Amino acid sequence: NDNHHYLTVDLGASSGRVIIITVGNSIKQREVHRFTNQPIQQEVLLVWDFKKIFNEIMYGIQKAFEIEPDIESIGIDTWGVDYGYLSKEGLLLRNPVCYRDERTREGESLINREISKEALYELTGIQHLRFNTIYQIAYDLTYEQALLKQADTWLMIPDLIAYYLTGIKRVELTNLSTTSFYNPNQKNIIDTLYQMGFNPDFIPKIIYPGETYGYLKDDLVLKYQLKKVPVVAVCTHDTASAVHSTQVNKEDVYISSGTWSLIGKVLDKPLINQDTYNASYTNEVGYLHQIRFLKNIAGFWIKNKIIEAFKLDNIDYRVLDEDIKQSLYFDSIIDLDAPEFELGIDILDKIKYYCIRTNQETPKTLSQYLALFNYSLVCKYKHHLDTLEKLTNIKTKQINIIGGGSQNDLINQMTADITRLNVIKGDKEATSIGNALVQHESKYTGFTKQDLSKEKNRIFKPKTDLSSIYQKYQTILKERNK
Ligand code: LFR
Repeated sequence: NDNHHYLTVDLGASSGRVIIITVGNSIKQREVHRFTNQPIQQEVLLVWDFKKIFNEIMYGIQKAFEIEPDIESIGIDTWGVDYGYLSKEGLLLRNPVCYRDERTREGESLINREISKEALYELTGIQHLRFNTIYQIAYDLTYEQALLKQADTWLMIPDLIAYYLTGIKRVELTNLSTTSFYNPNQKNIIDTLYQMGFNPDFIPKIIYPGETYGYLKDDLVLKYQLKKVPVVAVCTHDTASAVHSTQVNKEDVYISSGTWSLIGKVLDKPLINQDTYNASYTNEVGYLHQIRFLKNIAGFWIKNKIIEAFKLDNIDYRVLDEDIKQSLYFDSIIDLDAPEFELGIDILDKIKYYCIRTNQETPKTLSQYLALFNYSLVCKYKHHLDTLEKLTNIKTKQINIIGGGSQNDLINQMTADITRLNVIKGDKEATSIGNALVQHESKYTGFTKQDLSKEKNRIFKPKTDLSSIYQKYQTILKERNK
């Protein structure tokens, strides 16, 4: 039998999915369970509801074995940077805090004594985002000593889930590389973390994508009627999994589009210098230590916050998409990464205010807001495409868009229009596919991704000229940064 079945758990910062992916001559997907995942306010902190997450995952795993008893293994991936602490007895000491929590606003100043922003970048090659793990840990070291006293182990979210499934504590490489305390050149954790006062014994052994954490624990197998299969460490960082799902050639740029839009290239080795520091580009580690050189853009998170703010009961997305097309005459533009949009609070007023400050027309209808979102997003794409070419000195031939956001054909077309490049639409569940492929590749050889992308992908060719929009965007940014 040439068909191999893998169970993938893909947890995003808006929703989670459990999908059976079958790898044979082609790739088949069977979605088993989908659930929402939102951070919750717990006392003063914005946290992830770990119990709910774990229960949803177990529900999905149980259902998956009912549908497909021949599942060979399980892989877990989630967003990056967040983590939890376990007690000696293996209890989760507190719900993992969400990276959007504001406690890290002063994070940078907390580690300033130890290391400058620039020196940290030189070591890790990670773009400065205020919520990077190192700043979260700096906060813990300053304000959470009581918690740390009880702690025995530090694990990132996918590793926490793997621990509760197998009883094995490991920290997976690709996700570890998002923390801003992993050195991708020397391939180790930087001493700065320990100089800050973090206990080195908290961090378990690194596990590499393709290795196995262990087998499902007996009590779970019994309770949920499962088969005792291994839990494989895939690229547990979702973006690493998503990018691993496609063939990304040297001249390609990928955009992994979901809560965030990650735009970048795959490189053989880290690219860390003064220019990449100034542009704040990141070097995350992928399968077989390939480097994802990329930039985070606040993506569909903002679109979702806009839609939420309109408080509509039922949204017919096809009608909405038509309305947005009709509203494209409305071309006010914002910088999606401006700090005021990060928490999604009062998003409509903040966008209006941004437009007033930059002498642009303010949006009124939902469709106008979303037209503004579309233009703002593709202007960012164009900006980073140019930046990527400058930084890597490689001309781009085409753009691969993958992930949930890749299903938006209007944005795909606008991306082609503004960049004057062909845009290839990939799979909505690219992350789960990449997750399954590492499970597969860790055991079997001979599968080529090239065949995969040809059969279903669609090409968007540049049509309408959007260069005047891009010029306007550049002027607006200049004005705003004055
Ligand atoms: C995407 C993602 C990004 C990471 C952000 C926060 O889901 O994992 O790669 O920068 O979420 O973890």
